[in-house]
Amino acid sequence: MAKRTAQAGAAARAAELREQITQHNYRYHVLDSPEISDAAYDRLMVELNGIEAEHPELITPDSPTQRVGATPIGELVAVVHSKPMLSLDNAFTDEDVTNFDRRVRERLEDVASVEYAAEPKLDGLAVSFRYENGLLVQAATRGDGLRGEDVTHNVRTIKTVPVRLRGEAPELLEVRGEVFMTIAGFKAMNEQALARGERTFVNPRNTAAGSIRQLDPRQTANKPLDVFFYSVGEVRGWKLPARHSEALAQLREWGLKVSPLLKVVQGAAGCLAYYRDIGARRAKLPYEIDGVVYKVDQLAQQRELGFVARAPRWALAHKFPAHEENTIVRDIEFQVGRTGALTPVARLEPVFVGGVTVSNATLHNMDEVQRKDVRIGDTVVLRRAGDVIPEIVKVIIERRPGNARAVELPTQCPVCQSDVEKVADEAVARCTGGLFCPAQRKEALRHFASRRALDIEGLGTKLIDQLVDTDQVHTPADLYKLTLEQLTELERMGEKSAAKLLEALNASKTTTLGRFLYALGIRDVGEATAAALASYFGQLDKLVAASEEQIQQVPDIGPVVAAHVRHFFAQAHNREVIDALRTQGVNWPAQPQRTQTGEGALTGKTFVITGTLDSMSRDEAGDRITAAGGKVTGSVSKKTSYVVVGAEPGSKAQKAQELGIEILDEAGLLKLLAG
Ligand code: 9MJ
Repeated sequence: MAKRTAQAGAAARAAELREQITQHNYRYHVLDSPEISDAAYDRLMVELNGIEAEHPELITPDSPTQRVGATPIGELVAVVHSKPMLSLDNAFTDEDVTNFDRRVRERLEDVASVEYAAEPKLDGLAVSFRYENGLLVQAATRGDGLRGEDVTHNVRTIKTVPVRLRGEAPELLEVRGEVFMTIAGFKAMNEQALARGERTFVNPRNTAAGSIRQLDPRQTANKPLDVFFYSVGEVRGWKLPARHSEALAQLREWGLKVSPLLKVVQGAAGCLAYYRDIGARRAKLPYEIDGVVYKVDQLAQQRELGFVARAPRWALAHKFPAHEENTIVRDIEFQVGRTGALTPVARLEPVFVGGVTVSNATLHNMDEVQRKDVRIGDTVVLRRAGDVIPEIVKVIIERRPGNARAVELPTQCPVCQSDVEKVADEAVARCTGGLFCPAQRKEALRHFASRRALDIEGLGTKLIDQLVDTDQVHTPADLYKLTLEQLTELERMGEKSAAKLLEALNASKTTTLGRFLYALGIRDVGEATAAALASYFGQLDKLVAASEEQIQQVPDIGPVVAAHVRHFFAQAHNREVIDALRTQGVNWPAQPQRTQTGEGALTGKTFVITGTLDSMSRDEAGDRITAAGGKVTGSVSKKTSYVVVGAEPGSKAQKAQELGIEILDEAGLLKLLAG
């Protein structure tokens, strides 16, 4: 009896958890407005997993724990689409759009102006999703539009695809959407591939397509895939509304994610204004789009217009300038970075791609050059998407000229002629010249003066180049010895700007220990690590004298970074530069030493930051909050102590107001940080 009751209790709790998790998924993924923190969500999942592990008989196919199947499938099975999946006619010019609108109006009788549902055109792959009585039963790729492949096992792993619809679902709902990979997810995958010495992925589109066609769903489950639903296919048990935009609004109610940029516009003029608006926002979107789509909004009008071949007369894809173009590699040179790393850079025949003219592309390292087999003289596919740096995708081998020339890693640094060293297991090669190498010196000075280091305003790249090339500055300490006469003799430097620079140099002398450590440019010591070192040791002399083991006591610092830090301070010339800087007056306030981070003025407080801050980036604000013992999370919940609101805040500010959570502006945050 007791057992039966326990069983019933577990079943009820599992059902309750499933409902809660499904609701939180909807708020997070579809409405973009989560109600609980990620950690609280994780706890619900852990609890459900626990119940299901103890009572496997309670597992349901639509349980949020059941997204990833454990066994690979043998092969992808063909699926015949019950209604063909259409393609879209393309437009490239404004005139193409006005002609399209004119044709639509001519075919529709008694219509002076047509309303269009406009939305971005995602560059992913089209997938059909079949829901029976609210349950996802099949997902299939578009294929040739008539037949695709069954990819249900993989589509189930995409968190934004509901396995069960919310509310009253129709008997049958077949919807279409675009599965895509976010740019951030794609970049992260490529960084991992580079770090492992593996081949990089070509673009988010191909990577998404490859992930969806995997045989093993466990391989798909860890890929950053997402979806927007954009049309309705076969339906039973639902009377479609009058408009396409209304149908999409109902899809959203059912928990299917629809583009938040969907807009109903009026006539060709409305379409073109929308095209320009989205074009201006394109580089900032977190995913790739290759145009916008216009669809006649009234479904009765769509039916009247009908189809030609495989494309509807009522829809049009208006394309943006291409992301990929062909060009020729004129040369491959090696640049020397701050840490001496030699980076091969392709000098290209200038080409207009993704909205800008590109004449250089990094090849990252020699492994990458060899993998892609890029040679001087080759014709290559160049890609520039969003604000991503331009990249050579591949060589067009058929166009390789007879005199194409492969490059080799130089044995001598191209700048200072010191030996180049390549560590066996690392992809990078380094110049061994250290600060003797002018290229490394310039980069080190640039870093020292940068905004998040000593923040020397007006000391730009050109100026540093001149100061190093004319042998006036060797180390950062030399910067503080510059005189007005020296500066006014430089190119393009009037007395006024020289005086201003001296003022900026003087102002930069008062800094913090964290910034100073970051400015030194120690390998692998970024802002966060520098801040951690500063708060752990409190005083520079203690850090300089610390052993590797002691440095490893700092939270989040491992043996590799500790070795770099120790190595840096062990070198006499580095200690000399530090002494010289202090002699020149570089100083920082004493910092209370904290042997354990997580203890400070903000201990126990949880922060959410939204919008742009003036005096620091969000990352920097996060670091400072963490250094003071506080915690930063991504979503607002009842447990949030403060929401810091900068310029152009997101929905989180509103959420904070709704929950009655204290809102801070930047000044308020600075005040709290100051204790
Ligand atoms: C994309 N790719 O974003 C359609 N699409 O409609 C949108 N594709 C489409 N609609 C009918 N937003 C066929 C394809």
